[in-house]
Amino acid sequence: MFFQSFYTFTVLAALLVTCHALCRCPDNSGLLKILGIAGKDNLKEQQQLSVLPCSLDNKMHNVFGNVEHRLSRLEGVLALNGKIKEVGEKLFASNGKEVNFASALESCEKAGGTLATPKNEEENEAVLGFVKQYNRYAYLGIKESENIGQFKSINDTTLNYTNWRRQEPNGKGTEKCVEMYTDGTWNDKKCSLNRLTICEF
Ligand code: MMA
Ligand code: CA
Repeated sequence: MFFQSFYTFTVLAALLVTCHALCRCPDNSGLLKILGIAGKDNLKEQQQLSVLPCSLDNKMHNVFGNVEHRLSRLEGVLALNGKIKEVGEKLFASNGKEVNFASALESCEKAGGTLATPKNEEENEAVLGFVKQYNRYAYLGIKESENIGQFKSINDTTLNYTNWRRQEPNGKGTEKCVEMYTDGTWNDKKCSLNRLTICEF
């Protein structure tokens, strides 16, 4: 155990020492570039951040570049087929299934996301795209809080953007969930109905 740790430590130390001498990739074309650090004016900062020998650094650059390229092709295909919609850093997707609120949330979370919670008009339009595509109302990732009439996103943040239909929300504590209509407006609604599942990632 001791020898194993000692060995790991020695290798790491050797790599770092070598690195100190070798890591100055002349054109900063290595991993730093991919990580978006190379653009910095401060060359010293760049050199200190590099932890890999130059050849390995450039190899990693190629590997990451290739992964990035292949992922962006897949995203293009999925977007083309209407399977995903991207707004800024967010990605929306639907499995086309209509289930109650708890089940919809569960399937989003199982997939590593959460229920779609539009934070601005553009995101609302993206979610609406799925509502129209399936012609089904959808649950949003928003719930009424302990304070009746106050709605919060399910990760507990206050809502800075809302798109209530006229005279909504009107449930006064009896409609704890929120659905999106086919015109993109929102209605507070019971959580036990079957509504389209739209997730965000
Ligand atoms: C239904 C129900 C409510 C909604 C009203 C609007 C009658 O109740 O969907 O949530 O506010 O319709 O008329
Ligand atoms: Ca309502």
